[in-house]
Amino acid sequence: MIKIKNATFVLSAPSIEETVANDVSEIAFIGRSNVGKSSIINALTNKKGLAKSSSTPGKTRLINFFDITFEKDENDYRARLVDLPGFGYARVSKSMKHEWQRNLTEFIKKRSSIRVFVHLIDSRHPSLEIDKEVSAYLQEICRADQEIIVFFTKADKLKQKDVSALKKIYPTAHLVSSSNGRGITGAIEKIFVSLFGSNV
Ligand SMILES: Nc1nc2c(ncn2[C@@H]2O[C@H](COP(=O)(O)OP(=O)(O)O)[C@@H](O)[C@H]2O)c(=O)[nH]1
Ligand SMILES: [Mg+2]
Repeated sequence: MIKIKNATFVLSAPSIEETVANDVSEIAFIGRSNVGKSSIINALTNKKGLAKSSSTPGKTRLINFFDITFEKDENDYRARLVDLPGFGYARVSKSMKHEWQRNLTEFIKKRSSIRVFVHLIDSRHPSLEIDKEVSAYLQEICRADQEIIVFFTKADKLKQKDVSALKKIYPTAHLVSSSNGRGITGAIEKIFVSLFGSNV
């Protein structure tokens, strides 16, 4: 069994120039505003309020860093979670939005310590254009030492028939719910294996 036993907030950075040293393998959470990025960070770390969650879309435009320690078979593995600002409808002017989007894509491309991209998709809206764009973008920039994982959020909102419909489109879909904990242990394992392999 793998768990995350420590999680601490490191820094909120407004731009790539003001971030922490890239000395630890990082897991970057990406997805549109309100998809549940901050909530899943709190669920994975089992720390309510670690990442600020908000019901106002597009409010957080900072890059937030959290140092974590995985524990497996009594060994510790350090890593860092990166809560990225939401892609899509940030509530700012068009020019600022453009500026910000560029800042974010620049960060994603330049940040050499990112090993895993976790693309979060709202399980109730699995086929939005914005997610297709994010997915295509990630595949385009993903380096050989990086992996992309997709989780479908807010699974607690789905009826069984919705789950079946989702699995028809994405047979291997990993559903998570930060509200009721569904899929969270499995999500921790997937992230750990992507970072450190399955043989450690
Ligand atoms: N029902 C349900 N609501 C969720 C879940 N995860 C997040 N939310 C809600 O969705 C809203 C946005 O969540 P947040 O984590 O701030 O999204 P972010 O903008 O991607 O960081 C908040 O009102 C959360 O309470 C979930 O698993 N289930
Ligand atoms: Mg957030």
